[in-house]
Amino acid sequence: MATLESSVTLQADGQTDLDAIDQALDRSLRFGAGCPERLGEAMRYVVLGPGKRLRPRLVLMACRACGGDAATALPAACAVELIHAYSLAHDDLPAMDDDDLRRGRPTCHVQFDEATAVLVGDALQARAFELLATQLPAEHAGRCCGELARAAGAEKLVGGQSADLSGAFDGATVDDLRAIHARKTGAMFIVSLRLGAILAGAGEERLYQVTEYARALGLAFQVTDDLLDVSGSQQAVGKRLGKDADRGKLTYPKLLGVDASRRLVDELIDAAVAAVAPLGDTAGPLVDLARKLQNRDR
Ligand code: GRG
Repeated sequence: MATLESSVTLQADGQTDLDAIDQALDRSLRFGAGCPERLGEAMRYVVLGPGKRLRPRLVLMACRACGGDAATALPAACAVELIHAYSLAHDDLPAMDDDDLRRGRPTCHVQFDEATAVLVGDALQARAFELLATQLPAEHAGRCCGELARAAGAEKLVGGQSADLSGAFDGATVDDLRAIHARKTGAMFIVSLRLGAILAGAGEERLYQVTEYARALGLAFQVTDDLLDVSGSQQAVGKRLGKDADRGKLTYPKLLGVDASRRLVDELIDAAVAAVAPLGDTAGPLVDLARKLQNRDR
C-alpha cells in the first residue's frame, strides 16, 4: 500500500485538515488487481462520500493538543474513519436499520447490493488495521491496534449496536440509553482522541484528560443527533432517512423532553471543555469544535 503522506501541509486549520484527510483516505483505498472492481468502487463510495470526518479530525486535533506532529497521526485518522464508514454501511443494511439514504445518497446496499455492503464493511475493517500496523511508528502501532480493536469490538461499537438492536426498551431509563450510546457512539470518539494523544507520546494524565473530553463530547453528539431528528433537519439536509423513528427508537428528547436534552448537551460540552483546560492553548481547536457541536441543532 502507498504511504499516506499528504501533499497538503497539516496545520491547525480545519479546512486543511479536511483536505489532508480526504486525500489520505483516497490513497488508503487504492488496491491491486486482487480487489474486484465492484468491491473497490463500493468501498470508495462508502468512505469518500460527503461525511463530516469528525472522528479523523479529532485524531489530528488530539495529537496537536498533546504536542505531537499531526502528520504522524494521519494513518490513525484514516483508520478510525474506515471503521466508522464500515459501521454506517452495516447499520444501514435491511437486517439492521434498513435505511435507504446516507450522507444524502443511496446507501451502499441500495447503490450496489446487500452482499457487497457486507463485504465492504469487512474489507474496510481489515484495511483500517493494516494502516495502523504498517504506517504508524513501530513503538505505537501495537497499542493503537489494540485500542482500536477494543473500541470497535464486542464490548463497545459492536456490543452497543447489538444491545440497541435487541430493543428491549420498555421502562428504559436515561442511564440505559447512555450505556448503549457509550458503546455505540462514545467508544469511537474516545479512541479517536486517544490514538492522537498516544501518537504524540502523551502520558497517562494527558490520556485521561482527552478521554474525559471525548466521553462528554461523544454523548453530547448523540443527544444533538437525537435533537436533529426531532427538528427534522436531518431529513431536510438529506443526511439520514432514519427509519429509527418508525421503529420507536428510544431517544433523549423522548425520555427527557427537548429542553432538558438541550440542557444536558450544555452540561456535557462544559464538561468536555473543562477536561482539556489543563492542556492550555494547544487544546483550542478541541474547545472550538465542542462549542460548534453544542449548537448544531439550534
Ligand atoms: C453496525 C457494528 C455496527 C455499528 C453501527 C454508528 C452506528 C453503529 C450506527 C449509526 C446510527 C447512529 C448511532 C447514529 C447516531 C450518531 C452517529 C454515529 C451518526 C453518524 O455519524 P456522523 O454524523 O456521520 O459523524 P458522517 O456521515 O458525518 O460521518
